[in-house]
Amino acid sequence: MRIVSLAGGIGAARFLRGLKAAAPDAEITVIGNTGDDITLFGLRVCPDLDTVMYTLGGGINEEQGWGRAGEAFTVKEELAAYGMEPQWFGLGDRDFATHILRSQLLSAGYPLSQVTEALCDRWRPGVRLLPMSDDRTETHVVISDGDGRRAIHFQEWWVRLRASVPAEQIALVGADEATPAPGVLDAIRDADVVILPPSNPVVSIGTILQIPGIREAVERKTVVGVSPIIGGAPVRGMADACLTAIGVETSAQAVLELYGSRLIDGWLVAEEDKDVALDGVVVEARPLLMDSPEATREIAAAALRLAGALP
Ligand code: GDP
Ligand code: FO1
Ligand code: CA
Ligand code: CA
Repeated sequence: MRIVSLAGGIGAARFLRGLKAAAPDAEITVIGNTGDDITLFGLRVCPDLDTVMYTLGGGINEEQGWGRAGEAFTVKEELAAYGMEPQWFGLGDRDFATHILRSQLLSAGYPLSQVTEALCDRWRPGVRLLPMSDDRTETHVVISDGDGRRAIHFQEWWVRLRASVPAEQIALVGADEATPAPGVLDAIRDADVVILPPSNPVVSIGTILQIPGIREAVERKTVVGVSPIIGGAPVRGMADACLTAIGVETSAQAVLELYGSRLIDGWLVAEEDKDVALDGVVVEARPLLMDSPEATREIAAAALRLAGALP
C-alpha cells in the first residue's frame, strides 16, 4: 500500500508514528511543511521537517515535542553573551549540528529535498520525507502593535509573541513562484490514499496546499483527514489564533468546511464533535487523543479504514 501524508510538526509527527504501526508494510511518503523555515545566525532551520525526522528517528524531546532529547544550550548562551539576536528562539547544541550540515549542503548547491534525504540517512525515519518545495517560501504574519502595522516571520509571532497579538493576515511568501519538490506530485499520483494528520489547518496543511499543483493533485485522490480541533479547541498549541486570522471558527466542523468536500472524502472527529456533517464527506466520531502509542495507532488505523485502505 502507498500512503501519502501531508505534515506539519508535532501533531503530524505523533500521528505518523501511529500510521507506521497501523500499516507496517506500507510505503509512506510524507510531504512536509517548510513555511515555518527560518534563517538564524546564517543557518537554515526547518522546524517541521526536523520534528518529523527526529520523532520518527527516535531523537525527539518527547515532552516538548520539538528539538532534540538530551539537549544542551552552550552555543545559545555563547551567542547571547555576544548580544546576538534573536534570543527568543531556543536552538540546542545537538540541533545546531543539523542546521550546520543542512546549511553547508544548501550553500554547496544541493536542493532542500536532497539535503533532507541526506539528513534522513542518519535518522532512518522509516518514511520518505520530502519538503513540499525546494523553493524558499516562508510564512509571514501581519500584526499591528506599538511599532505600527508590519509583517513578521511566523516564528516571531508564534514563539516570541505566543500568538498573543492578533494576526491580521497570514501569508506564504514565495508561494506563487514555488513548485512542488521533485517526487511530490508523483507520490500523490501513485498513492492509494492521502491522509491529513491532525496538523494545523492554516500554517501546516494550508501552507502545503498553497504550493501550486499540490491541492489539485490531492483532490484527485481518496483523502481522509483527522481533526486537530476537539470540542472547539486545539489539543495543543495556538491553532485557534491562526483560524481566527483567516476568519474560520475553531471547530471540527469549520475546519472540515475550510478544507471542503472537493478535498476531503472522510473526516475523523472526536466523540464530542459527532454532529459534524458535510455533503459528500463521510464523518466518523471516535477518540482522537494521541495520548499513547496504542491510541495513536488506532486513530491511524481508523483513518485508513475510512479510506478503504484497511479492512
Ligand atoms: P506544529 O507544526 O508543531 O504546530 O504541529 P502540527 O501542525 O503538525 O499539529 C498541530 C496541531 O495538532 C494542533 O492544532 C493540535 O490541536 C493538534 N494536535 C496535537 N495533539 C493532538 C491530539 O492528540 N489529537 C488531535 N486530534 N490533535 C492533536
Ligand atoms: N518553539 C518554541 O516555542 N520555542 C523555541 O524556542 C523553539 C525552538 C525550536 C528550535 C528548533 C525547532 O525545530 C523547533 C523549535 N520550536 C520552538 C518549535 C517550532 O518552531 C514551532 O512550534 C513550530 O514551528 C510551529 O509549528
Ligand atoms: Ca509547524
Ligand atoms: Ca477526493
